[in-house]
Amino acid sequence: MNIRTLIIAVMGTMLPSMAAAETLPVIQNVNAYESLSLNGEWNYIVDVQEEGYYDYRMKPTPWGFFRNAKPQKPEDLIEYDFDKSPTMQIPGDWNTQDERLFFYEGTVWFMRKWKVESGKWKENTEGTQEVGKRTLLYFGAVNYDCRVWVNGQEAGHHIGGFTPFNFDVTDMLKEGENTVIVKVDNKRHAEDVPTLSFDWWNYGGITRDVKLVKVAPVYLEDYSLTLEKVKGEKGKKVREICFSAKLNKAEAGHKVVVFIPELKLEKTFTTDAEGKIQNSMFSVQSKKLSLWSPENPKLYKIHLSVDSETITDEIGFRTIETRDKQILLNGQPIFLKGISIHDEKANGGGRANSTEDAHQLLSWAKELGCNFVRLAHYPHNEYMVREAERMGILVWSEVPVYWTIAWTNPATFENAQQQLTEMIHRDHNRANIIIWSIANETPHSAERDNFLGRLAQYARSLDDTRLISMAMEVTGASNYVNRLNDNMNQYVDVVSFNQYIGWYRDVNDAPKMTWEIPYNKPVIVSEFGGGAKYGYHGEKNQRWTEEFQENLYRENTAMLDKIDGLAGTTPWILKDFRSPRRVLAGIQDYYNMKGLVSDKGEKKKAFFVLQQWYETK
Ligand code: GCB
Repeated sequence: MNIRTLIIAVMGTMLPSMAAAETLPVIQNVNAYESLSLNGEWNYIVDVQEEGYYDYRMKPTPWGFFRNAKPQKPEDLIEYDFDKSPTMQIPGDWNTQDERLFFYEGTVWFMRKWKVESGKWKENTEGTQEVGKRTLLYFGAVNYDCRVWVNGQEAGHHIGGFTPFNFDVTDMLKEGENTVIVKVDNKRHAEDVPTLSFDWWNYGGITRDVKLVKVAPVYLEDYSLTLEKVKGEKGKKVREICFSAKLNKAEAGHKVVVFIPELKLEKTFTTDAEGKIQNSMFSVQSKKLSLWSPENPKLYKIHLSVDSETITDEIGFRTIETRDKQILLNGQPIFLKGISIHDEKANGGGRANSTEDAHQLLSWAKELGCNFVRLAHYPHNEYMVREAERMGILVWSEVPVYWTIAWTNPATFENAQQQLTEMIHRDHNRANIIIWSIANETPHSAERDNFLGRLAQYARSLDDTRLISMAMEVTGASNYVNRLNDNMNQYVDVVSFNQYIGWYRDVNDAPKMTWEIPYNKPVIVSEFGGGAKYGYHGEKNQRWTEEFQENLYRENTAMLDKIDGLAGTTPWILKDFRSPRRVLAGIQDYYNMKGLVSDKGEKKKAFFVLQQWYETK
């Protein structure tokens, strides 16, 4: 199965989010629709013992706190009152908005009200709700476990902290005041994805946009436009574009029109009985088609209509494939000059969630000379991916299958699969995403191989137009021989591994190292690096100094140049980031200091070493 049939099977087989109301597959290109933002001030209540959800016998109570938002009896408001509770900015993590919640992991309740005026569907603007229109309540991401009620009715439940989801709440809305209540719980559990231990801050809350989205009764739940690969990219008179789509309803006979004004191209397709358009090809004159690349991040405006409703997207056309040890973009070999990034704002600002946040981080990457970023270790916010696409930066996108996952637990596998589905579904029309990564530094075992093997095959069944990889680990075959020996090799297109010579191992070993990578596939070194505190100076063998990190980058880049088939690197990491594992007072203070820039964006000496190395690539 490929991305075309995917749309399609994925949407058919998507795991339910255990909703009480109708849970829908997440809508493709949500920003194209008319919407009412519910971002802004939300009231919140910190609920350490989950009193609002369980009764004193620990039985879940069906209404949670809602009984207090809409009191039935006077005593309902004795203990809780959302209106009197403080507010915080949504989207946003709670850790950086309330000092008391900096280390908090647990449940926080959120409440927001909005008005629907008589006959109108949204506040402060004109426009009436057309008959039959549906309203979806959309969340860009909530970390980690979230339950949603609208006007006292349960809208749904979702787990996974970094991917979008939506519920159809049309029948729950009413004229006048409406209330949404969200219970968010970011407690860690061994069987979760990620699991108990990970090296980043467990920012809790409604961390991405919330909105009500108006859709027609029949709308494009998913679509994809992909450029077909051809042997020898040059000299072809026409190129084929493959279009697939899926409506929210399995109805035949709907007209779907794809209109690309700049290419003067308009094609009409008709849905089959499943409400799908499957793998329909159309040709474009090659010389008219400007391919997306880092040098030319060309996006075409695309209008997509179903019946009389039209939405717009911006889509780039390119191909990505491998040939032996090379990665080919549009048929040409490319070296991926990358950097790893966490989805965190500069200046201690917590979770990123805007084009400005993205632009800041990506501008530093550009200054380094990057054409590629590894968005570690979970799907980043959509602004990040879109801004990278506009800036001509290729992307590795990853799910948080990190370290010691509960490999034998079926629910854990389903959870990972669901997060992968939502990541691919949200972003599979982005030209800049070239790699789906299914895991990071996972310990070898038969159970892990079984889990990851299935996950890799699933990823490929969703999208066979991109490369699959994962960050592996090398093992020391002998003292100075690094061997990649991972059964997962058979499932990936690109072999990637993390190594920390110079940090978790002596930097003087670097010149002696040899590499055995017995696979005829491109190699990405997905992490290397070491910690330094900006402004702390000393000798090159003195840990935490900029000079130490600078030397480590010199030694590592020279060493990596000797790896046969090296097709790219994503050193660890662009910016210092918060992590509860990094407790060294006076140096780390809960920051992982391996950034090439400080949290404030100050460039450390190693920044310039990498910059110079990338100039040679
Ligand atoms: C790793 C992990 C990354 C950590 C990094 C470190 O191997 O993949 O998440 O932050 O090492 O700093 O130790």
